[in-house]
Amino acid sequence: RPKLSGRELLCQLKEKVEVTTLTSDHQPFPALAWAPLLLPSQQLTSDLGPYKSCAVVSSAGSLRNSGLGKEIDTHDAVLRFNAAPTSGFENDVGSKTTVRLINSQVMASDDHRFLSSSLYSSGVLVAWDPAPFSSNLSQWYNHTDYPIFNQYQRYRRLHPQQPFYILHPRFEWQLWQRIQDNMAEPIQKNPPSSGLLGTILMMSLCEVVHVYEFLPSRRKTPLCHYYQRFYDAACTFGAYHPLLYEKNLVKRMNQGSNRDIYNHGRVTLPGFSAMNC
Ligand code: NCC
Repeated sequence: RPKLSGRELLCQLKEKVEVTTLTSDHQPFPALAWAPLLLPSQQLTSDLGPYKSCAVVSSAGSLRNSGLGKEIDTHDAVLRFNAAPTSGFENDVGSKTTVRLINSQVMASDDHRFLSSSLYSSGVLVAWDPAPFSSNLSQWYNHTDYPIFNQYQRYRRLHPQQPFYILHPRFEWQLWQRIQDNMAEPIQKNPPSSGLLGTILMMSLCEVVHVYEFLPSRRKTPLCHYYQRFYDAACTFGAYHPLLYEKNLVKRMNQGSNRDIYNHGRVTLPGFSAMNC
């Protein structure tokens, strides 16, 4: 199989990956008492944006001392992940949060105090759970990895005004398939990391997307997160997630310079609306 160019990869993503969120009319939700009240009636992509310029801020330790905060905040929309804070780290990561993408583990673990912490109260929330590869929504609903639907209901009742979406597992696996089809060897059958899911999500909302420290800069470090004293190289290179393959793909699609990666940890990707395929 011939290796696709960056442009071809981008067009494949645009054509084959649908950024879908759950709506109250998806089966099995119409028949469940809570779902029509609490699930959105529309897709995230029809409620939000379009934006001109967007930032995706990875949680990598290499953001520390980056001084990228000002630049990040100039974007029209900023996406952050899981429990990554801005407070106390503004100089390096900025202070604007438009979307926060969280995995179901964060929603369920006691440490994160998801239901009560103010960390999650700004911007639009988007959650996801690693669904089995070939399951339909009903099968997954009854066997989620973490109790995403219980926590979703509780959060929505406590914070009814905050927009909150759940990614359709089909999106996870369509994206996984793009990674696999463009790699020579078989990759682990686990969904892509929040980092890649969030990047593609923003490509569907923005004309241009800048991703920070997903491809590590010269500040590359075994420090896992910019906000925690915890060291593990697996945070940058992956264990459960096919993170190294994700990064390889993003490197191929980058339209910015290698200098920008090295100096600023910055990748530039076109939004789907700005691509001619
Ligand atoms: O660490 P995590 O990821 O929250 O980071 C968000 C995204 O930033 C990119 N990243 C992070 C650190 C680093 N050194 N390099 C990076 O490139 C990755 O793209 C990552 O996805 C996740 O993907 O949801 C993940 O979540 C954590 C954890 O659940 C949450 O942080 C809550 O504590 C997972 N860690 C563990 O389960 C121990 C991580 O594997 C994936």
